[in-house]
Order: sequence, then C-alpha cells, then structure tokens
Amino acid sequence: MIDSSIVIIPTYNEALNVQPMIEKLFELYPQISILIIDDNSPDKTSMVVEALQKLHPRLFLINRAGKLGLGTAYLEGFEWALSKKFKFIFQMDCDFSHDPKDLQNLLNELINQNSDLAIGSRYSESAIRTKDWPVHRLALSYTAAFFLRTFTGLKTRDALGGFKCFRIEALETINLKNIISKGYVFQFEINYKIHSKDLKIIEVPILFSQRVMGVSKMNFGIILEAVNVILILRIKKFTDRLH
Ligand SMILES: Nc1nc2c(ncn2[C@@H]2O[C@H](COP(=O)(O)OP(=O)(O)O)[C@@H](O)[C@H]2O)c(=O)[nH]1
Ligand SMILES: [Mg+2]
Repeated sequence: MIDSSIVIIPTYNEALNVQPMIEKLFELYPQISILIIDDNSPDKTSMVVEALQKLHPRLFLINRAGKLGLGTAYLEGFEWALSKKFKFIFQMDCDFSHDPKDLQNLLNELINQNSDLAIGSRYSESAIRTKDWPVHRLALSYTAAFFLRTFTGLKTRDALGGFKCFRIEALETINLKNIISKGYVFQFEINYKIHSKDLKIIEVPILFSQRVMGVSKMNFGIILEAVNVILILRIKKFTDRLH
C-alpha cells in the first residue's frame, strides 16, 4: 500500500531537518513518494531538497514565491497529489514532532477500520501524549481542542494536529476551492468538512515530540485567524452552507 502513498511536507526554514526527514522516510519506506512544499525559505531548504532529488526519483518539490501559510501549502500539495492519483495521502511536519515510524500504523488503522481519514492524535484515549512540549503550547493546543469539541460538535479530540492519512476519495469529496483557512486552522477546517460529508474519521494515538532543530513558525496572527475561521465555519454549518 505504501507504494501508492505520498507524504506531503510543508517547509519553512527547515534546512536542518529536511534531509534527515527525507532520508528517514525513504529508509523506512523505500517505495513511498514525498512532496515538499517550500515557501522560498531564506535558509535555502529547497536547495537541500533539490540536491536530494538527484538520488531519489520519488522526491518531489514545489517551490512557492514566499511565505503563504501552512494551509495554502497543503492545498497546493493536495491538488498535486490528487492529479497524480495516489491512493493514500499523508501529511506531516518536517521537524520530527511526528515520528516517521508512526506512518505505517496510521495507514494500517485507516484500512483496518475502513475509515476515510486517520488522524495522529495526541489527546485520544483520555491521555495527553506530548514530549518536551512547552507548557504554554500544550495549554493552548489542549484548550483549543476542547473548545472546538464543544463549540463545533466535531468529536475529534485532536482536531488541530498535522499528522494525517487520507484516502484519496476523502479529499476528492470535499471542495478544496472553498477552503478559507490560510494558516494552521486549515487542519481543523479539513476535518470539519470531511466530517460534514459523513466520512469516517478515526484517531490513532501518537507521541508528539518537541522539535530539536530549527524554530517554530507559530505566531499570534495564526491564533487570530483560527478564532475567526472557526466562527465563520460554525455559522456556515448552522446555516447549512458548509461546502
Ligand atoms: N510551506 C510552508 N510551511 C510552513 C509554514 N508555516 C509552517 N510550516 C511548516 O509546517 C510545519 C509545522 O510548523 P511548526 O513551525 O513546526 O509549528 P508548530 O509545531 O506548531 O510549532 C513545519 O514543517 C514547518 O516548516 C508556511 O507558511 N509555509
Ligand atoms: Mg513543529
């Protein structure tokens, strides 16, 4: 199954992580394809990827003009992967917060539980699984996840996580042109729209580790956008216009 799978990894200033990540993924899953979406990182992440492309024929790169946000990076990646007809589409961060070893488990659970989207979850099964994550980040993430469950009705416990495996049909069912998120809240919007199509979402427990190299791109603007987008989506759902 892995041979019909692609992992999409958005990068911004991940020159220190991108090579170890690509090499680890190909070492564990030699048949997989990888698509890096880089936003013209000043640290020249894309040059590292271009050098590796000479060694790995299934390593792909989309170079964008500038920092256009995580959500729009994933949208470009999804459109590309859909056009290539990969059966399973993964997404993950580049900074090893998501363990490449968990990829196989996500796929197995997606198939075994006959679901459409498997989410790597820090908070399922009434536990919190994060390692070395600063307390303020955990508090923000956990509070946001709780708020999302109560306010939107989406039962997913970790609705903002970025480690997922989609069946291609799930992404084909939702209208990617109508996605409004530009930043991290994209993770929620996709889940919400998949849920509203009555597709099956499962959560697979993962351990989320704090990045070792490079810095987080999280900022206050991302939080403001999240609040705004969640309100808009909730109103759309209420008025039956969540398409
Ligand atoms: N292409 C692109 N990638 C981004 C952008 N913002 C964040 N990323 C990537 O998205 C992933 C998650 O970002 P990260 O900074 O680790 O966020 P955190 O884990 O929430 O602190 C990493 O691989 C980043 O390099 C962006 O604007 N564009
Ligand atoms: Mg991170």
